[in-house]
Amino acid sequence: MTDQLKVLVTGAAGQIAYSLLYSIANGDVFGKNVSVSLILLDIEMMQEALGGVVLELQDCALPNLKKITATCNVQEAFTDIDYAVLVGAMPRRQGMERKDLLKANAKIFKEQGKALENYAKKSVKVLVVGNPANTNCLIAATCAPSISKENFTCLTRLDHNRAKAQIATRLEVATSAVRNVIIWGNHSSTQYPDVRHATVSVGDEAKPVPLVVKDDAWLNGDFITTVQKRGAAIIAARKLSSAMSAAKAICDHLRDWHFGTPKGEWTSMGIYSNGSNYGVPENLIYSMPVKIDENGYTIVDGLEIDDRSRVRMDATANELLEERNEAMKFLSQSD
Ligand SMILES: NC(=O)c1ccc[n+]([C@@H]2O[C@H](COP(=O)([O-])OP(=O)(O)OC[C@H]3O[C@@H](n4cnc5c(N)ncnc54)[C@H](O)[C@@H]3O)[C@@H](O)[C@H]2O)c1
Ligand SMILES: *[C@@H]1O[C@H](CO)[C@@H](O)[C@H](O)[C@H]1NC(C)=O
Ligand SMILES: *[C@@H]1O[C@H](CO)[C@@H](O)[C@H](O)[C@H]1NC(C)=O
Ligand SMILES: CC(=O)N[C@H]1CO[C@H](CO)[C@@H](O)[C@@H]1O
Repeated sequence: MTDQLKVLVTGAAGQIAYSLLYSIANGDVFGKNVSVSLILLDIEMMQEALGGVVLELQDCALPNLKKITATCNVQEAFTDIDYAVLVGAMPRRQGMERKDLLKANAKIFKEQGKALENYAKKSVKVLVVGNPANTNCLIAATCAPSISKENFTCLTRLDHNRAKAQIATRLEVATSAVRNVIIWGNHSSTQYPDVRHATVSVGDEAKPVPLVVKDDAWLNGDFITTVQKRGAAIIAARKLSSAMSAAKAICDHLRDWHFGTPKGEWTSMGIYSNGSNYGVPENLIYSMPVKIDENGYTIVDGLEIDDRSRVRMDATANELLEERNEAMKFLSQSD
């Protein structure tokens, strides 16, 4: 084992982390030839519970897991890291206004952005999961100006996987037969799950999903709303938000970012928009289709966008613009 990675997971005493840490430590994400040092950050109040997570990780006796550090100290957590998986965020409490929630999260991600700037490796790759994920990611990127904006992403892979699974279920095929769905925009109910460019393998051939599904009313209706509202459906049923599927999506996102996407396939990630792609405004973290190789990701170019798609893509962009403008006000205020 020659390679070593330092991986920070925040919100490490929470329910997503509980499903996530095993896979990272077991080599399912960065490979069996890499040893991983895990840094687990959570708030002071959660340190006892976090200690229990550490005991369990030790008891897994994983050969790839080199070291575990549990802390509530931000500087310690962010020092020299290769990957930052920012899961911890302020949850919405009963009666809390959206604006107050945004303010509390702006504070957390401002602090963590500065810590990335000051203590992390300049090559650090950042994945923001804690909601509002797109805007939290933009805040962190803004507060870490010396790190490339490309190295900040937010999680929309869960939405991507949901879209893929809905199509596969409908067609009664394996999820691996469905390729190149796209999630555009915010990780919220305004996201646009787009299958106009997706394909499904039928024998040796990859056929366009709309031609095989042959039900545009479903594709433009229930399919989209099912994916958009899936998170809420899980909360309604479980009384807790998605954790197992979120952790799996985090692993998919990190693995593809580290090793690249399979040939001929793309995935969806919330990435920094510089204003030159698909009419998405500049300075937003917006989910788009990307292909990844050893040089990082490139946005999949030149896909045809029809009028119906345009309306949906603009609506989710407008939601993000509004949220960004509100969040930026909090950034300029001193704490
Ligand atoms: N982008 C996505 O697809 C997606 C999917 C599911 C959940 N989420 C979001 O992920 C987040 C975590 O979900 P969960 O179910 O694990 O929640 P959880 O409440 O079980 O765990 C969150 C943990 O974060 C910790 N935390 C809070 N503030 C922190 C800070 N400043 N630094 C470090 N740790 C901090 C909390 O103490 C808690 O232990 C939520 O914001 C949730 O909305 C995003
Ligand atoms: C964008 O999505 C996040 C995550 O679901 C959500 O918390 C936020 O409210 C959305 N933004 C707006 C302005 O609705
Ligand atoms: C924006 O990013 C694209 C790649 O996605 C690049 O080709 C282009 O030059 C960039 N534009 C600006 C203004 O930086
Ligand atoms: C998208 C991506 O991974 N971008 C870059 C992140 O930082 C390292 C080091 O600067 C680059 O090698 C990556 O290409």
